Amino acid sequence: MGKTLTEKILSSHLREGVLETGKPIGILIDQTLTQDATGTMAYLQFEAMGLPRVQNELAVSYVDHNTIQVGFENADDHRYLQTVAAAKGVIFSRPGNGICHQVHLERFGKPGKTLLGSDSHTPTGGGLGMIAIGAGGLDVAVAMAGGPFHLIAPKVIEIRLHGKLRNWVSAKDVILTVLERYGVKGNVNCIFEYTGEGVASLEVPERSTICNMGAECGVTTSLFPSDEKTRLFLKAQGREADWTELAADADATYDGLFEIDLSTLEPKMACPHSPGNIAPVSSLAGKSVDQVLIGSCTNSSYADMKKVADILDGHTVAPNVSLGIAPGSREVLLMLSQDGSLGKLIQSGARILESACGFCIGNHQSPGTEGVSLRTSNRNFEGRSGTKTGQVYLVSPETAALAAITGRFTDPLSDHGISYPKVVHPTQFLIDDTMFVFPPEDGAEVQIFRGPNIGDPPKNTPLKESLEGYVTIKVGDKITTDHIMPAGARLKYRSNIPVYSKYVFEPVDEHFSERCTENQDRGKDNFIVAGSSYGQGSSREHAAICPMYLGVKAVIALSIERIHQNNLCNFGIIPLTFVDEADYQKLDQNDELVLENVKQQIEGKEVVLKNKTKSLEIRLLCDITDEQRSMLIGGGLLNILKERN
Ligand code: MIC
Ligand code: SF4
Repeated sequence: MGKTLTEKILSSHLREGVLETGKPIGILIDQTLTQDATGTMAYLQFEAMGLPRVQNELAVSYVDHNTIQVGFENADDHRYLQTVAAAKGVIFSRPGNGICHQVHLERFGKPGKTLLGSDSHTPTGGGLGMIAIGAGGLDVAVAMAGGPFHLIAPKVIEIRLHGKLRNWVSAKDVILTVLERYGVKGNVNCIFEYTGEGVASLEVPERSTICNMGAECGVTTSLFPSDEKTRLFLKAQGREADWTELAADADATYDGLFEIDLSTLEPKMACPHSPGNIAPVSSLAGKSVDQVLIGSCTNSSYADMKKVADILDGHTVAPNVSLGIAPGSREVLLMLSQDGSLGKLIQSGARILESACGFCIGNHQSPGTEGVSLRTSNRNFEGRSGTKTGQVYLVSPETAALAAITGRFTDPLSDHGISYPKVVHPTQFLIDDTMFVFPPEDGAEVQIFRGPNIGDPPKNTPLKESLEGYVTIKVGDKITTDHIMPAGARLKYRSNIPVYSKYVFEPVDEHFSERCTENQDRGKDNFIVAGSSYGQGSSREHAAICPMYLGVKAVIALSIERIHQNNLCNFGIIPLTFVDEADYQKLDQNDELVLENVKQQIEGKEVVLKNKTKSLEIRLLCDITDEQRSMLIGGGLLNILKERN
């Protein structure tokens, strides 16, 4: 029987288990990437493992998230990251060099390899034919130590592409179509594998846009074959030697099929406040726009930016609009500066932003009250922009550029009088690796810098006989990690868990952490009750570390997203789901709960929770792997790694 490309890459990296859908497996990780906001914890954890040097093929540390400096914290974090990289054999990508996913694609990604990144958009690398997965920092630290990455062997969904996109319709509209079909929940432990003759019409950066935002569906990753287009991209990056041809067998069988005729697609958008709220751009044509932001790891390739420059050429940004543009990497920015595009952008009135995450993570450029913001990024969760009432729509670069000129939602397929630009995919990129710092052969002598904002990663205590405490918060469906652990203004506390913990659930209930501390002081445990798709979005393990620090012992939800569930187990918080969904109604904030004989109970799949306040029992599922069970019992992965050594 023929193999899917996913099966081929996974089986060549399989280290533990059998490759059967739904079964736990461990795979070897060739490449790792970290970014600064998750990286400090990842390297502190790697240091705690006591290894002199990283063991995997290639490890890169990027600084792209926290580049806005107010106070000393970010600059100190950057110094820690640079020195620890030199000491441990990691390549350091300096601030200004660009967004991790864009830069990794340009300079390091290789077809057929595995990549684990401490960022949920690591699947961007799937555009090059690699299995690229997002995970918590601790999982990445383990991979850097040469350990396997544990996952559930995924279902492989075939997305078969036919035809060719029309002018004004682009890769973003393809992934928005996929999001329309699959939504943002219910796709845990699946991989989207793209096939069909339509694949050949898409260039690597377009494929990467599609893989990048597959993360919003909650899939493990997305994957394209490696073909002639891949070879040409790598050749233009001076890396043709990294190319290998890869594709699924013609008779491969898949667990599902979605066919898309590219030639019939229309411009789409994700409306507030979820990447899954899809509508055609035409449905809001004429609505006024306050802000347009172009960039982020989804849409900031050279081709995207050049297209935008050519659309804006000769026009002035509408008076009601603030337009910000952040090219994805220094390579892209340099090329735009040399081909005249940067001049066109500046001339149009665009505000040129740093090549970094910036607006996408709410670091700056927050819209005004109820401000309508069109962005080419991938997440529009409520409040992520830094403005709770902000109305963020996710669109293609074409749709964004047109709105910047007209000041209104403008259907790119309508008669707007602006001609479609010639799309350029360079045959030679401007290669300049001078902003990477390559580690010395032996980093033993390197002094690692630690500022006062950087503390040791906290550890949990081994699991108690029974858990007794309160429902400290009850939340609804689709609670994202941005709700649990806000970024933006709070991002600079990523390396300081005691301070960052004060902001857990800040956007939902700013008194949560106080209640947790009060319960802790009384010797009581904290429980979180949630609806479906809890923990969607980011890979930030702080959404588990900080609740752990506040004495949260279990999360009881209708469903929990993959990366977050792994992070919970890594830090010793028990993930539980309802056997009977109706029981969600039987738990309220402040209810007193008891989980007796908890170690014994989690040995089986079902767990009985007592709600003392309501005098009733609730059946819960503890659907985890044996490895995760030992983490919970031992009080987290760091503890059990220590025991094993
Ligand atoms: C995001 O887009 O939410 C982030 C910021 O890149 C996160 C990582 C983080 O929280 O540091 C992600 O996607 O994993
Ligand atoms: Fe950065 Fe935004 Fe991409 Fe996250 S989604 S890596 S914040 S650009």
